[in-house]
Amino acid sequence: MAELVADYVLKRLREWGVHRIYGYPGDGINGFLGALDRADGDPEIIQSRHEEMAAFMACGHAKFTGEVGVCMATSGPGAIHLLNGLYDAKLDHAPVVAIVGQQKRISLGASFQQEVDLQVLFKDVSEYVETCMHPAQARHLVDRALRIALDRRGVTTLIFPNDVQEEKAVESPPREHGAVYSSVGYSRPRVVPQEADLERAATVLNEGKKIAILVGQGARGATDEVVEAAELLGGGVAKALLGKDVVPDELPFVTGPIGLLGSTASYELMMGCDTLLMIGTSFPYSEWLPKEGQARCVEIDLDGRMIGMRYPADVALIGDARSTLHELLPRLRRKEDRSWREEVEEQVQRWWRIVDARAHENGEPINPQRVVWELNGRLPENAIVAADSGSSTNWFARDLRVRAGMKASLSGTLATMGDAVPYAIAAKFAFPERPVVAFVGDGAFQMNGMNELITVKRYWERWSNPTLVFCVFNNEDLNQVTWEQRALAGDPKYPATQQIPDFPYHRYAELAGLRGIYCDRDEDVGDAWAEAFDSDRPVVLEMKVDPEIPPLPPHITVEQAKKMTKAMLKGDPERVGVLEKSLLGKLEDLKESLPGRHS
Ligand SMILES: Cc1ncc(C[n+]2csc(CCOP(=O)(O)OP(=O)(O)O)c2C)c(N)n1
Ligand SMILES: [Mg+2]
Repeated sequence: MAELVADYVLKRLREWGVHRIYGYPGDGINGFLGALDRADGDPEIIQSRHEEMAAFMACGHAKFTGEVGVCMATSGPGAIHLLNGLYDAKLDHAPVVAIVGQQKRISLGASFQQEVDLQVLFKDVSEYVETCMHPAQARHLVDRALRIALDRRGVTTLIFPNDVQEEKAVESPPREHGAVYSSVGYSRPRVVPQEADLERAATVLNEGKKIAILVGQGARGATDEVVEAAELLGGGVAKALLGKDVVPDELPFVTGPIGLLGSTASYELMMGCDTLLMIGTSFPYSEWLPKEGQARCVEIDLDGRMIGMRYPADVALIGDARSTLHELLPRLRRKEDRSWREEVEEQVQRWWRIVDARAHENGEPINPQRVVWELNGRLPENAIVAADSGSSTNWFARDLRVRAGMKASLSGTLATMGDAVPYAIAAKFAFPERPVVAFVGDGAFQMNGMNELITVKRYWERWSNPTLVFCVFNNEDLNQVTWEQRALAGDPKYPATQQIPDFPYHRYAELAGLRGIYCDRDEDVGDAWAEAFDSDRPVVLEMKVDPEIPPLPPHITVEQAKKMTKAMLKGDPERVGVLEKSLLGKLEDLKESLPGRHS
């Protein structure tokens, strides 16, 4: 049989190094389904339960591997379902290509069944979106979609009317006016700033006495250089959420997370520094950065559009983190006065004592911080951790100690619910030999995670290492929002929206042929993790956690405290427990921070 456009597209993807596509079928992509069958597993299609999950998996693949992730969906409803996962990729700058079907060319514009204006629908989420109207177009569309996704680190979308998919392929366009001849391949350039700018940056950093470094995901791949810069400059390193795995938490000058989900050590680092070095981050909350005028700032970012807009940069270096630091390091002088570094390290130790103390307060039934604290000692080497959006994101950010060689990610900028389970699945496909853990709230698990257990049931036996643990934080609450209602709006918990039905998640796992473990006692948490890591198959580790333990920011503002008190007075159904536990949290904090500063 002659090669069809769909076969050709898959072949071209293969040439681009794409061997896996996450997707869900429909007659809008019938041509691709036939071609996938003929492709005999290269690329293979991984069938998710919902197109949004396929897009999250493609995004997770991109985040954990640095390669492009590919997802596929049918026309109309299937394409629409992809969108949230694609926006996650767009906002976190992950390269993802979406391939979607469309009605036949002869029906377009006729308000035909399932006809949606996909060009318009995908315009905002995509760096590049194009419809293939002729077989000879397929080659350059694929080449451009892949190249632009990688170069712009974003989403590109290709729309294929289903009749085009089944036309005879054209490998090389006819030699005529209008034809274009494209090629395969992309290699990331080494991007370095001008010498003069490097010199200016070095001067600022050499003149500073108290250096704070803030890294984001843009610093990935530059771990050694970041550590060396911190050593030379005698500074501390704080991490934006997406940069959690850029530098290990074992290092004594790593102050950990910053912001609402941050640590006291990062807070002190920012409030006390006189010089800020930002590397590959667009951490958005200015109140957690030094006050304007307090610090001089050097910023490094690959994307000139993103630089100088979070804190005024005295020197904005456009370049990739690794190469730029490589150029900068020889220009830095080692700071002989190490007193600031000592202060930072004391703050880091103090922070870990706070984490420890908060994790050891009793929960009813389980203190969710204990869940992560107990994991730290048991997390296997090279583990990959995915987190969802909810209260457990706080514990992921604050309590989880990422060690060298581990990977961690989440939906950093869109902060959508529902990413952790599909990210974890994509991590298993990309690295079947590595242990993977996902933190998921019960709300997110009900939203879409539970269904994806069926996907795990289908595929897990292929993975050389079966360790995949979905840690479900069962608090019968949309807890993060409940706390936001209390602290930001000053309203009490509103059960009609906040409470969610209890459900035996661990038993659901067993129904799917997986392992289910249930834990509802603080003292059993460690053993429950050990059992999960010992399992011969993927596990749902259901932790019955206390919704009354506040995901307190390191320094709750007076305004927030007032609003929270107001909410309590208005008759919050959990007010007694909440007040008691918030106070306990604050007391631990206070004990540690006396004499208090900056609060
Ligand atoms: C798709 C989506 N819908 C709603 C929200 C708003 N939101 C953020 S966190 C959260 C609560 C999550 O609840 P759960 O998964 O149970 O985690 P918990 O906070 O209870 O630990 C909600 C509703 C969101 N971020 N994404
Ligand atoms: Mg919940």
